[in-house]
Amino acid sequence: MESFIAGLPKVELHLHIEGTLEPELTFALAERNGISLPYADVESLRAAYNFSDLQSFLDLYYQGADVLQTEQDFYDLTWAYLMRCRQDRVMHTEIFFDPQTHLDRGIDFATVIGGIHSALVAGRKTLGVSSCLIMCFLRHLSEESAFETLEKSLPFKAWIDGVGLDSSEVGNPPQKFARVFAKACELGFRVVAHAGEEGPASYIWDALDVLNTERIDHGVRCVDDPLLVARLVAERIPLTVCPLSNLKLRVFDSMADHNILDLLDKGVCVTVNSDDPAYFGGYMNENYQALADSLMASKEQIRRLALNSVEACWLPEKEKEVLR
Ligand code: ES4
Ligand code: ZN
Repeated sequence: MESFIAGLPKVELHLHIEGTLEPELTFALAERNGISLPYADVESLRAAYNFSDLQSFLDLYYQGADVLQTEQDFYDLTWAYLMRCRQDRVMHTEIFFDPQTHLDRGIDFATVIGGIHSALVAGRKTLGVSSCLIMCFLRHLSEESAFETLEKSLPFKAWIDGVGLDSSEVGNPPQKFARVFAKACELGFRVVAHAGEEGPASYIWDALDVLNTERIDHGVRCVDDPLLVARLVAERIPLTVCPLSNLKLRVFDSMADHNILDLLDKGVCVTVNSDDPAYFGGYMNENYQALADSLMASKEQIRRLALNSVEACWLPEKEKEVLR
């Protein structure tokens, strides 16, 4: 099974580039930028990755991003992830970035996206890994801040394929960003949103109907509403599910309780993704392997999951065909 998963051409659709910051790179960048960290070494930083829910993770994740200062830092971060893609036979990846995390620390939009974009271009050319870029709004911040971010992104619009919505879900429903997403749609951005990770199934309905999203990030709480599941099946609305993330953030008590294969067998277009792999203990192959180990996923199910990602990705049809 391990070699079957390793050899399978894969597509990743739910990956926060800031969540690929490994402790080793955190320390290297801290040193390069003259920043002192509140951890003695790599091991003690890694030991702090012990989360009880989404918020306890986000607190560390935003703190970790402080070491990202220069365009070269964003390049190195993105390049390290693309090397992992090649290692895991990820042929295409659709990457989230969180500009507000950096703008609020005084880092320019151009610095952030310049480094990420250059690495993506190099990844296409020298690693053969294709990519899309998705700008996420932080839902714990205001509508006004999201609008300002959208405005700042416009000079770089050609490098951004879509917008998304992430960060603390409960208490920050899709409705809060209805106007921002309407504007983004009008500008020609594609639209996704995190919904139904910790938040209720109603947030998934609202992401679809109020924000007009074409995919749902996570979405595992859809099972609380059979009518919603029926809609996801009927409309083939993809869910970008992140098994190891859900385990680490205690969305499920154990991997054996995960509902991804139930959803797959019901006909939902579920996909496998790594979310924030540096924090959750595994990249793509390890996420697939967890389903084989704990849910006894068959090769046939693994293959269907991988094909769902090809169906759900934003590549043109001709390029999708090569991945099937
Ligand atoms: C995230 Cl797992 C998750 N959920 C919501 N927002 C996020 N940002 C980074 N990872
Ligand atoms: Zn996520």
